[in-house]
Amino acid sequence: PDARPEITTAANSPSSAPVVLEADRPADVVAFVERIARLTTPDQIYWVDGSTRERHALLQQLVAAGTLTQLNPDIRPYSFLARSDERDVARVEERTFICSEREEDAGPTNNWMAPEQMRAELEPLFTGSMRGRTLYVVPFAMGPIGSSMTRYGVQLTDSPYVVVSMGTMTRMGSAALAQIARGQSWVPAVHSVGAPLNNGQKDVPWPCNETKYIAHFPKEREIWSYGSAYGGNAILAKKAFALRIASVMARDEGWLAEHMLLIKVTSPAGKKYHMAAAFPSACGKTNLAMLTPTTPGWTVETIGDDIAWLHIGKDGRLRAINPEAGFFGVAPGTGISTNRTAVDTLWGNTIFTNVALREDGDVWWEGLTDTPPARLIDWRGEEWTPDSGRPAAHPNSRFTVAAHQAPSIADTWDDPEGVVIDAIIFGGRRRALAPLVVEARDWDHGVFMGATISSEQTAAAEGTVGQLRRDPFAMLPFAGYNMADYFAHWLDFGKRLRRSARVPRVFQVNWFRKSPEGKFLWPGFGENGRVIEWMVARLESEACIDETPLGGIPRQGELNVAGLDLPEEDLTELFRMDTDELEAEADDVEHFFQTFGDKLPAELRHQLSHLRSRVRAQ
Ligand code: GTP
Ligand code: SPV
Ligand code: MN
Repeated sequence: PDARPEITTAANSPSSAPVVLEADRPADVVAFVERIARLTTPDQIYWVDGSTRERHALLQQLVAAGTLTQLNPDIRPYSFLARSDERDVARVEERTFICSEREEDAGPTNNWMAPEQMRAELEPLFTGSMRGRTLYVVPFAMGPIGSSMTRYGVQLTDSPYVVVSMGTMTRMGSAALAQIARGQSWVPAVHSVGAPLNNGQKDVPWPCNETKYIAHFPKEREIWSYGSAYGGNAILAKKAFALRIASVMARDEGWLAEHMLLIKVTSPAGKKYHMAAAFPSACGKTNLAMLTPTTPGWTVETIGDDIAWLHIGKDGRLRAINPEAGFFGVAPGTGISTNRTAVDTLWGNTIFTNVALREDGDVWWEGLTDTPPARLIDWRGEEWTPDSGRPAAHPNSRFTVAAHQAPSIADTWDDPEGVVIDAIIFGGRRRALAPLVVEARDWDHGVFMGATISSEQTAAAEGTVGQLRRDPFAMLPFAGYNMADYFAHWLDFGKRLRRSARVPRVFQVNWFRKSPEGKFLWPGFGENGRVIEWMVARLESEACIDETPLGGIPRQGELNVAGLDLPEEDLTELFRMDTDELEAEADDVEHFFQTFGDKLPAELRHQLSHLRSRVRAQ
């Protein structure tokens, strides 16, 4: 389609944002930009203001460069498709490093490199890496501008795709820069796709480099990323800052930076609760965040779908904000029957990456509709038919869209005080053992649950899809320091909460248990509201539990399955705990805990021996 795009609603570009005059740019940011420009030798330097007009110009430029294709504006207004290099489609955990002074501060679950060595390796790569390109200066805020929980950063990047993505995912531009100019501290982040251009050299649609580094310097609170333009590797505000660096800040300052969605739940009686849930990548956060309950009278509203920052408020209660401003969500599996809210969110103003293109200039991916279109252009740009025998969209294809576009967004989603958390949920993707839902006995047992979450690997990161691995707190790829110290921080946080006020309940869920034939036993999606409903009944002391070795499960008849086409034997299977399997699980947890040596908090060892004795008593 060659129709000209019109500007509809702006992504996140407050028209009232202050203008920061060149002379008023903070001197430390200017010095940073000059230092990096000397190293990377870009052709131009451009300071991003975050306006709609600027976004429009960048999008036009990306279309001209072939990075973006504009979708049919009559069907999908002001939306674009990006096809990445086929080797740059997911996070690269093997190339992600925590460069603490001491190796033990990175811990056994992170790749570590000494800071001086990392700097020595990066220096030649970044030397001249932006030649022929523009260096964009991207000031951003994580959290509502002016909130005491908000933290600031400045990303330098040579990727305009990253700039427009940052514009959706963060509060980007002059408003953030003005806060920095007023003295707010900020995290420097340097990003280059690692594809310098020689004089007259033609660019490719998706420049990147086979050599990749995603490096974090926790002491200096600094991020360096090289070689990739894919979301989690390149949109540095997100995983690199809001989780890895922020988790270090949180440890030092007494809060939590978590891979969690946030929802507001309203019961038929009009009572309101807030829940935070940590599931590993591509394990259902966006879907639970946009849940439409199937049971009458219940509503769920969205506050965040990927990252939450939690702190103890002045009232002593656990409060949380969503530091992001957009969703970078998994496309495959998102359809009318599974997540109607997401489909409605994506009506326009959306950048899709690595989905398939329809003949009518709209997008498609597996799961959007039950029947695929007869012909498509697949994510690699090749002709595709349903007989092609390969997915049309990449399994980790994504959409980037502003949070306020979700019809389910809560009016409190950007409350600078955050929302009070009543329950914390941990979950994973496990075909066996982990029950549909189980409640922790107390905070410390909940920490044990979080610490031992195990999940089948997904396409969100390079690696073997389906392989079961421990992904504690869904933070395995995102903790910026030693995971054992992180466990200790959670235990300590519980002590502080107990001293002040009510401690949230902790639950564990698993939507992904399968029958021997490989079928999901639980219908999932909207029906997950039934599990939320039971959790609320627990919060209101209106439901009972049966004790099991793993914690409390709903007493027979208390989980509302009315109207569900769920055979009794499937319901039983969803909660079945086999003694041999539990023993094997305990052995595996012990093995996992051993990797932390003496650093493992004693409380977690106690929790494991409690588990063992309960399994023996079963
Ligand atoms: P990240 O953005 O990678 O952190 O992922 P996420 O946790 O937000 O995952 P998301 O909600 O995007 O879900 C990932 C995949 O799991 C999608 O293909 C969903 O369709 C699927 N999924 C989500 N919820 C359920 C569920 O309740 N049951 C089943 N069977 N699949 C689900
Ligand atoms: C994840 O992988 O957990 C994501 C996508 O949410 S990314 O931003 O790439 O990390
Ligand atoms: Mn995520």
